[in-house]
Amino acid sequence: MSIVSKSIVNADAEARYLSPGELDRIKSFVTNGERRLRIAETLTSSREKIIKDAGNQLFQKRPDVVSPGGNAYGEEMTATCLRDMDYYLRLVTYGIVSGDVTPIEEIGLVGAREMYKSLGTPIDAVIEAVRAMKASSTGLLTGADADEAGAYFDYVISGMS
Ligand SMILES: CCC1=C(C)/C(=C/C2=NC(=C\c3[nH]c(/C=C4\NC(=O)[C@H](C)[C@H]4CC)c(C)c3CCC(=O)O)/C(CCC(=O)O)=C2C)NC1=O
Repeated sequence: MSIVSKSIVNADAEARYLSPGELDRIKSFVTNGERRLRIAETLTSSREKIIKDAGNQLFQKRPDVVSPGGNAYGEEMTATCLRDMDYYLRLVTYGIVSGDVTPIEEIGLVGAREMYKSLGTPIDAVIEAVRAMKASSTGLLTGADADEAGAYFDYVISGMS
């Protein structure tokens, strides 16, 4: 839920107007809106390149995952691994657009460690994949845009650690 809907739900629960503090936070959300959309557009239109670059980086750093016996070994498993990376990049764009980490948390982080454990997927390699996507994504952005996007990747990384 964005800060706008969240503030309204909270205020209405107390049948009051939005407080100056709430209006202030909404103002900054709106003021930064264009920037957040610009970042999300860049990442969305470059998603294939980001995944491809980050995938290459991951498999270079962690050849074990794509070697016989590795969790992402074989064409189909490698494709599933890249698909998971695409899932997390997509969730990061949700976070950036809404200015809120809740969608990332609820869709991608709750139970993720346990899920990967049960799949035999090394979580440290998944984290490495998210790091590589961060590097590839922030490389397409500049200054404050790169910092803003980076923070959402960092959220995923710390949520998995
Ligand atoms: C949007 C929320 C969401 C997430 C996050 C998600 C993850 C997810 N990844 C899965 C599998 C998998 N995930 C990986 C990923 C990897 N293996 C590695 O060694 C690499 C480190 C890594 C890629 C970075 C692999 C290889 C499988 C298949 C494992 C198997 O079938 O044995 C599965 C099991 C079912 C399936 O194959 O689809 C789920 C549910 N599904 C979701 O709906």
